[in-house]
Amino acid sequence: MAFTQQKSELHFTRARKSIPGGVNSPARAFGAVGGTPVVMDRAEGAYLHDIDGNRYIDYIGSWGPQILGHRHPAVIDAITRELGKGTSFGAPCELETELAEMVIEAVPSIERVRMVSSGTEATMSAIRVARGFTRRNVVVKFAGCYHGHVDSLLVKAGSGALTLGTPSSPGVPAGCTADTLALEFNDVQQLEDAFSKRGAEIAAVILEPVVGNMGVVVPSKAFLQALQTVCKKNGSVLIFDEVMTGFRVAYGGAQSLFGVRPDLTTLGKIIGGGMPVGAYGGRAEIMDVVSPVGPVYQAGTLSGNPVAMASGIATLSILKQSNPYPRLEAMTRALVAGLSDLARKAGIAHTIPQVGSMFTLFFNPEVVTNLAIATKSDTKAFARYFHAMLERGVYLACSQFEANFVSAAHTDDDIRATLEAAEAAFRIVTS
Ligand code: KE4
Repeated sequence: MAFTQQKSELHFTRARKSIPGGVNSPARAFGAVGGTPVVMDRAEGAYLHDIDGNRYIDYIGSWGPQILGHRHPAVIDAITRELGKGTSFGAPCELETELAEMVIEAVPSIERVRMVSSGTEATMSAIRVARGFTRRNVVVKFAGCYHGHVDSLLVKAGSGALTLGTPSSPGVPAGCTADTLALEFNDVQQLEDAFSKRGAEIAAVILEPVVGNMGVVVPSKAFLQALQTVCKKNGSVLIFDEVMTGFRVAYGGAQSLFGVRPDLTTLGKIIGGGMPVGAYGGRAEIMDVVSPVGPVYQAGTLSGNPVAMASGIATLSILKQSNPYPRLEAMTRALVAGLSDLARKAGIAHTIPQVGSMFTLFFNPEVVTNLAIATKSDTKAFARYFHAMLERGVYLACSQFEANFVSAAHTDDDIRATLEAAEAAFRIVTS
C-alpha cells in the first residue's frame, strides 16, 4: 500500500487549533526533520499503527518506557485488574510499597524512594532535596543533558530543547538559573576547576550517566571517576538521572554497569511501563530530609496511584524474570553493525554509539563525546534519512539529538526489514 499521511495531516491541522503546535510535547513535533507528525491509532509489540493504516517498526517505544514492546499481555492484565478496584485513592496503597521495594532491590544505591508522576518531577525534587540536605544552592549540569523541563535545569539542555534551538528557554527568570553551572560533558579539567573555585557552594552534580538527549554519548572512565572524587571531597550530592537508562541499559541501570553508587538517582519511563511514573531515591540520610520525615517539601496528587504502580510492577517483574538484556544487546549490536556497514557502503560519514538497547546514528565522522561535537552532525542528512525510513515503515526518533530503542518484542525479521529500509534510505540521503 502506498504510504500516505492524509488523515494525519488533516487531524494535525485540527490539533494545532487547540494544542500548541498540535503536540503535548515538542519532542514529537518533527521540528528538526520537517513534515507533519504521524498521528498514531494503536500499537502492539514492536509496531505502531497510524490513523492512515500505516504500520511502523517502532524504535522510540514512547521515548523509552516500552522496553517490553507495546501492550505486553501481563502489563495490560495488571492494569485492567487494578482498574477493577479503582484508579486513584489519595491514600496509601500496597502497590506503592511493592514497587518501591522492587526499585530498592534493583538499585543498591537507593535505600529510600519517593514516587512521582514524571521524570521532570523526579529531577526537580532530587535537586530540591540535594539543596535542602547540603544547605547549598549551586547545581552543576552538563551541556546537552536534558533532565525534564525543570526551570533551573533548562540551561544548555538537550532533547527537544536542543532540537528546537531553545537550550536555555525564555520564561525562566535569571534568578532560577543563577545557581546553575553548565559544564562540558566528559571534561574532567573543567569539572575539577569548577570545584576548586566553588566546591563549598555546590549542592549537587546531575548528569545522565549515559546521555540519551544529545544522542547517545558515553562517559569516559576518567570523567566518572572525577565526578565521584569531587563530590565526595566537597560534600556535594552526585545525582544520576536514570530516567532513560534506569532498567533500560541493565536491570540496575547505568550505575550497575559502571559500578558507581550515586547519592541520589532519578527514574521514570520504564518504571511506569507506559503509565505516568517517576521516582527519586538514594541514601536514607539524604532522603530523610523529605517531608513528612524532614522539612523539604514535595507532594503529588497522583503520585503512587495504584493503576500506574500495577503497570510498573508488572513491567519490572517481567524484566527481572525474563532478563531480556543479553538478547536486547545482541539484537541492537546486529542492527548497529548492519546500519554502519550500509552507511559506509553509501559513503556516509557516521558513528553509531550504543549502550545496551539504546543507540544513535550520528551523521558525523567524529566520535561524539560532548555537545560541541554532537552539534557538528549533519542534521539535514539526518532529516532526509528520517523521512526515507518513515516512508518505508520504520519509526525513528525524530531528531539527531535523541536515542533510539530496541524492545524485547523486536524480532530478527524486524532488524532485517529495518536494514532493507536503511539501504534505500542511505541512497536517498546521498542522491
Ligand atoms: P519526563 O518529564 O518527560 O517524564 O522526563 C524528563 C526526562 C528526565 N531525564 C531524562 C534523562 C529524560 O530523558 C527525560 C525525558 N526524555 C525525553 C526524550 N529524550 C522525553 C520525550 C519528551 O520530552 O516528549
